[in-house]
Amino acid sequence: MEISPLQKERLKYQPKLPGMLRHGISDICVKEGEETASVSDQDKIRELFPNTYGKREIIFEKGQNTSAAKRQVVGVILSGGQAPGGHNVISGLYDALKATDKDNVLLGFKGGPSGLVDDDYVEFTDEFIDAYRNTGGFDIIGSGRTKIETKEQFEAAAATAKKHGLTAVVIIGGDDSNTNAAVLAEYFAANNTGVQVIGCPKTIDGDLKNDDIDCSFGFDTATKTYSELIGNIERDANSAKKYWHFVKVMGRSASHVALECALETQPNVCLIGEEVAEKKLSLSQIADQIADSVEKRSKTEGNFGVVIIPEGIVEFVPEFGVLIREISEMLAGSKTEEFNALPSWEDKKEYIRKGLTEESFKVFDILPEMIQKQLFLERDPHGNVQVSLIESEKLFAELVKNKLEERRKAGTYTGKFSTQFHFFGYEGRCAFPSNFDADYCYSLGYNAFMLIQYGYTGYLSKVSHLNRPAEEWVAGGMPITKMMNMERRNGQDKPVIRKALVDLEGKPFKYFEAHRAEWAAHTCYTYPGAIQYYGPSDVCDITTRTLALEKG
Ligand code: FBP
Repeated sequence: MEISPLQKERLKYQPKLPGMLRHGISDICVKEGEETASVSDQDKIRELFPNTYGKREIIFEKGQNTSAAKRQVVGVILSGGQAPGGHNVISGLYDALKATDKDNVLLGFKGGPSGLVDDDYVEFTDEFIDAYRNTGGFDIIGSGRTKIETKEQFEAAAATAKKHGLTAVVIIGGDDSNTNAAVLAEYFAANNTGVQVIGCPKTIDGDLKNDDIDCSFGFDTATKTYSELIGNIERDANSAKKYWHFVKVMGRSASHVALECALETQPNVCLIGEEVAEKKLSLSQIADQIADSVEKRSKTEGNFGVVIIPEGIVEFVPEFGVLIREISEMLAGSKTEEFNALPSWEDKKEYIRKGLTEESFKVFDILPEMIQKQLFLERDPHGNVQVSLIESEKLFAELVKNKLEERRKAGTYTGKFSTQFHFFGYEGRCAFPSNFDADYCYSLGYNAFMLIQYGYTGYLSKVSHLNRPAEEWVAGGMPITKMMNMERRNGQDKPVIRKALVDLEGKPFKYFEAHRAEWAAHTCYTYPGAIQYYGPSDVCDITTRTLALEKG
């Protein structure tokens, strides 16, 4: 198979491990710390996880390896959306497993957790793994979003484990997938299967982090990729001086990606969903904020600018959230067919007017028709409006245009407002992992095997102090139950890993808040350029501004 020159070089890259994992497997010992408790709802979580709750935090150190000699047969699963570095988690896991005993076996279950349930797998070999080292994507075994939650699925997973003699399963996923890892670990322990479960923190969204997990892998490469593109757009905007660019970036529930890209590129405006929710901003208020920047800049810098919008923004706008809920209820069950059968958009609009409260209809009514129609596109299997299908970048541009027209009539605005739209998501999820993600992921996988070898289950592979050089990273493990609390999901109280939203008191947001007025009025763009893989360490190995500010 033909491969690119960069891929050829990347296959040879040797990822950096934390110093304490560099001594060779026989010189890695474990040190146990304090017993842990869940972040809240301790009684309930303890009751639900009687076999895996309250275990101790652990770190690895240089010292005599005291783990029991045992042939390991490990299964690995990629779960959820792609994130750069997944292949390196698997190669780190494979290398540690084979370095410990060449008779150890690594199986890859295909297409996400369903691979374990359906016993769809491959066995890894040196040749297989070597073709994927330091590459982006999850194509080595594919991924999927199935959850193992029914009795039949648990039993099928246990049967697969028994058939192969699995000693452990490693689940590489986000908050939901690692919640699922904790549940599976508890099930395997409760049923004395002898199968351990270890999780690895993945998601470009950056919302799987907490006191123990510095960041999820993939966030670094994805945000660098988007920031490169946004920087290029800024330079184009500043060259042509004729467009306002509205850039939507991925991040389903949290605005970490948007915030990091803003810190990297200093755009004129960046919306942060968590702030919108906290201040209960309306669509009209948000549009006014953007229009203020457009108006101000039209008098000084010119009729151009860049706005970053997080993918999940509309869900944070309180009035929009209510509207979406009302639409879902209005079209519940057979009502969808009734609605779809109406002959014209005018008939449909009348149906909507009658079905919504007066407040929600007012919100609906100010939306551009294109967005109104998007609210009635395909809905998810639960009948909910798919917010990610709403082109919020176009929505805000349209609302801003209306605001500017009002200002033109009032005589305060005389500029021109021409727009361009972009959505950056898939462009970054499978990029070649940055050196940071290549090193971090390889370390997570290598470390996951050390947790298995020392007999731990229900733990998340933890590599911390990530703002420092890899040599100083600290490797260990944290019980997943420590990160859990009870939340309402689909009408039921469920134990879940608490999702990290942007902290409005945190240093990354505070930095942004302190500078955004200047960025809105002036042209302060910064151009990060493409990810560099070879060259000076202060160009190639640096991680995100978010991590530097949070941990610095
Ligand atoms: P994970 O949380 O599973 O890592 O996925 C993140 C993400 O990339 C979001 O940013 C995005 O909204 C979503 O996946 C898109 O998923 P899909 O490719 O399944 O449409």
